[in-house]
Amino acid sequence: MLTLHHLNNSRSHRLLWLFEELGLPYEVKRYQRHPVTMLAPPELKRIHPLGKSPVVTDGELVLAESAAIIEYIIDKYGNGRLRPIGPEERWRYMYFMHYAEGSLTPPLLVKLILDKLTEAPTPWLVRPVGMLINKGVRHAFLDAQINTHFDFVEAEIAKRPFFAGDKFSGADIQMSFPLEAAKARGILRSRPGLRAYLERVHARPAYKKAVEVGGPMDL
Ligand SMILES: N[C@@H](CCC(=O)N[C@@H](CS)C(=O)NCC(=O)O)C(=O)O
Repeated sequence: MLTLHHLNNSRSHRLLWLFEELGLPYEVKRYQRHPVTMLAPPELKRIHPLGKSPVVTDGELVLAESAAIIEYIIDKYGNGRLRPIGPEERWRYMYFMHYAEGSLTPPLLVKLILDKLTEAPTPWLVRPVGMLINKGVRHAFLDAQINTHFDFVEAEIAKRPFFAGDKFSGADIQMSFPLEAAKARGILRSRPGLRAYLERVHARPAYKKAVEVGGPMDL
């Protein structure tokens, strides 16, 4: 039996969505983020030493890292679904599967951390310093990086309905998390193609079921 160790409001939504797309049976063990630090509870470290979500167990096997888990599930249970076979589509599938966490998410994470420096619980005396660092790094580096990435992704999705090609695939599930995080931070305001893409994938019954089971994504 597949078990998803599900942290609320997290990348483990990807796996719920994948299981629903493939119609697989699974069970869910739930974990709650700390309300202030947003960190996962220590119990998750008993399942995998990093204590990050998602973690999936398949019998004795413990799987971590969302792209690797998606690939494992599609390999073992996909029966040819959700992974294209044409050479160009397959390459784009592989590219976006790696790009989502390898290149697109890190600048968003830096932005999130910098923004936190300017909010409680950072002590009020330190916050002005946080604001200066935030402003300096964003001006010198971060905003340009984020814009370059999201202009690229907007241009890619203008060429075809899904990231790999004409058909929905595991790469779309992997790309959803940074796109949703970007939308929540106003980064998609000037990117109508990505907004329309998110509406398209969010209309899928499997996505809706994943939200029903795992709770809404409130990034
Ligand atoms: N690259 C990893 C990232 C895993 C990760 O950082 N997960 C976050 C949830 S979205 C987490 O567990 N955060 C809580 C913590 O770090 O304690 C993946 O794609 O699985």
